Amino acid sequence: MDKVQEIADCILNFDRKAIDARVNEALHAGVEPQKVLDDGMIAAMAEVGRRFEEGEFFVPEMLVAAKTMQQGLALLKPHLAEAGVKSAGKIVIGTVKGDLHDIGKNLVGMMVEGGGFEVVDLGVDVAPERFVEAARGVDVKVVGLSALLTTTMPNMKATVDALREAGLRDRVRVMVGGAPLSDAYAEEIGADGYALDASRAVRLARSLLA
Ligand code: B1M
Repeated sequence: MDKVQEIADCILNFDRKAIDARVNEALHAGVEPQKVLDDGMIAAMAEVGRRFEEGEFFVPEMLVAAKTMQQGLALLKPHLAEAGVKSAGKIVIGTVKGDLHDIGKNLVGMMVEGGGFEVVDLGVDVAPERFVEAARGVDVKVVGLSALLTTTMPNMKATVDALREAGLRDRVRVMVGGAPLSDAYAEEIGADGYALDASRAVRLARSLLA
């Protein structure tokens, strides 16, 4: 079977035992690291997103597929760097101040990484100043804010405002998500976009950078 397809199948079948061997085999067989990433990992994660949106996969399946992808990606990363492969862009992500929910944010981070982006995860309870500091980093294109509590949603606006006051709003796009959010709220606080779930977050990140 095609070496690259075997890697995609490991992700779609949640086969964490086999993925390292399949990645090594593909690299030893001379498959370009970029092809392993694009046609093996990113393609598989796009299919995971499709299955999630169609109701074939649920959060647990998406999580374990993303973990399988991350395991293979850790092995591939030095080869990508050696081959000079650039990420699609750098995304700083975090759960806003006062909010400790991170399951959805972690899933978004993994799926976005599976979409070819470099992810800088600031964790939970992240103050606006920390987002600002991280957004000053070289190559940061998008800041992603997550909130699960109605009481912490205002800290998204505080973060967007802090980015504006720091003069960074022309340089970085802001995407938001979390169960209590909506397109209307994203617009109200001056964010660039809202994603309902991790799969749509990948599409949104791509469209914000297009
Ligand atoms: Co909390 N909690 N919780 N909780 N908790 C909710 C959110 C709640 C709705 C439960 C309820 O009452 N029905 C409620 C909020 C009510 C409200 O605000 N109106 C609530 C509450 C009240 C609280 C506490 C205040 C409870 C208390 O202590 N009295 C407290 C607050 C702590 C704090 O944050 N300061 C609290 C604590 C906790 C735990 C620590 C126990 C735990 C969190 C563990 C953790 O995250 N490590 C927890 C949990 C697990 C939940 C529920 C049950 C599940 C959340 C979750 O992980 N969902 C939740 C009820 C619910 O949502 N049904 C609840 C699964 C996850 C995959 O989905 O996070 O929505 P979600 O992420 C999705 C999308 O929203 C989107 O993509 C993700 C993946 O598809 N998305 C983004 C998320 N972020 C995104 C960012 C993007 C784009 C998309 O771009 C950047």
